[in-house]
Amino acid sequence: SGAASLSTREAPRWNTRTVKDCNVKLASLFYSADHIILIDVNEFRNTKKLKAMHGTPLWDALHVKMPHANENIFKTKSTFLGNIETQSRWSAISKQLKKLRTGSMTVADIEKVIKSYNPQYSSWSFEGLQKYVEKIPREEKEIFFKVIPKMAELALKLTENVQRGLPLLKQGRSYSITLSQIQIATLLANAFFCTFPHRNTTAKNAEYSNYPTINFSSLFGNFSQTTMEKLRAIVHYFNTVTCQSSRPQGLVTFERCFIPDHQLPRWRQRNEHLGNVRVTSEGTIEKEGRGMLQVDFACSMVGGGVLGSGLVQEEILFLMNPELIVARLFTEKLSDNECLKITGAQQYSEYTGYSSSFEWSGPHNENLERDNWMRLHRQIVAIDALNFKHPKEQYQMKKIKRELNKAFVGFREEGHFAQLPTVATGNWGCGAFHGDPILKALIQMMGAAVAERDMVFFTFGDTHLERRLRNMHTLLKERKSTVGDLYTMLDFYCQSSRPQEDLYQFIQTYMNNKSSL
Ligand code: AR6
Repeated sequence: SGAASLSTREAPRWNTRTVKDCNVKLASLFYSADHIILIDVNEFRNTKKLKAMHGTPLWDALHVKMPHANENIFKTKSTFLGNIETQSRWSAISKQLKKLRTGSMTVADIEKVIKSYNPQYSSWSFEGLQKYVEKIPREEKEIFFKVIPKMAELALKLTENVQRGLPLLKQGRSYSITLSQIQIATLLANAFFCTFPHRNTTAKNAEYSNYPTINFSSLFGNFSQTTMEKLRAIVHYFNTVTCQSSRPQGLVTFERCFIPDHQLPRWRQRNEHLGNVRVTSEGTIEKEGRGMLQVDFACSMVGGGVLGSGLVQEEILFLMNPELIVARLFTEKLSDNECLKITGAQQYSEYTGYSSSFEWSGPHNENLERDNWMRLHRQIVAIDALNFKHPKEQYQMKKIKRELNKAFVGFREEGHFAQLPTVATGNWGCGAFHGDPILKALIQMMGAAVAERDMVFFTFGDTHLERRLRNMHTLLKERKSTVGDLYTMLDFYCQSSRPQEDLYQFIQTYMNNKSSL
């Protein structure tokens, strides 16, 4: 039977389930301590209009410090008496952004505006933005200079569009934020013009050192082909959202999920069998996995290098669906038992290539339907794998348990659905983070089994891996292995692991020895 298990098998036939298939009619939208909603809920219930909830921004440790908060001030020294005087930073920002609302301008004008209210950052370079403008096709250049005034206008609408305090999604708690796509666009326009206070430094003890960066200054400096392609995607997004006919009209929910240690599965004792898993070398998570729970191979600082130099799965996802970028504004670094789920983000762009060959290839026409909270039927979950500088580190039960818990946090779902949508995933943690694809696939299968979900696994063109994973899954199903058995097997592997024996081979031998006992 060992030989039989090595033969290539057909992908099993079963139907995948999408978020839409599984959706139950949601209770009407309501505000609670665990669900902060930035639009006026009564207005939404009665008229379906997306109006900002009344309020004033809060300036404290639990909320995003907003550019338009009264407390956002410059300290200026009056030279005459040496007194410290203060000036509202938002009024300076408004005054400057208004300058960009006029037709003709250059990149140098944009630079001057941004630097005027970021006086400590006079060294920021805008060379990359300048080169981008020089190198893009003429039509895109025209669009760029047409859209900048509209973005400035949108950024200025912050006082109207985002009124109440925007909470920080801090570690160690499960809670959500729902906001409209226009509110997100308004926040992102501010990020583009680098108006968020206290967010320009990533120094260790800085106030926001445990948060991703949000101001876009890091995209404007060094020019490279990849930053140019990133800017094309971002500019296309702003062009779409500022155009009356394509203004997005819905809501997006960002949910931080946290499971305390004592509620995590006791892996060795779990007796679930593996669920359905379809392994395929064709297609991608975002396209063929469309509508399912789509895994973002994340960085603990969500979005990873999207505003910098990275350009792999997560960054591409964030560029195609730029509303995801706003998560960086309020999502504290993910800790081991946490994930971020995003429901309703829109896809605006298409791409070709990957990493250094990545190219923005044009608009995407979104045709997903919406749920009754007006969110698109797209659910994405950000889970960050461990980054193994030395691949051998991953064969330790402590690390394996961490990854199992992380996958489980990402796949587990409470309420909301009649049945759970299929997970669309693949080589999570196996690119930039150097994981072993066989081990990581097995970990995800175990996590999905305990979370009671099926899975489609995209090997991203790797037919060798496709064959191995199909065989492995079929073998483990045939042997009726439970999650607990597999955990014990991995423990055994880690203890006996010899570099010459790969995990795939080990599993075959282990299973065959076990059955002959
Ligand atoms: N669909 C299916 N599979 C894919 C796709 C796709 N769209 N794109 C890539 N793959 P990687 P990691 C496969 O390196 O190792 C980022 O900077 C492909 O085989 O993005 O978890 C984050 O911000 C690829 O090699 O994920 C983190 O900092 C593999 O998935 C860090 O990278 C892994 O993709 C995460 O690195």
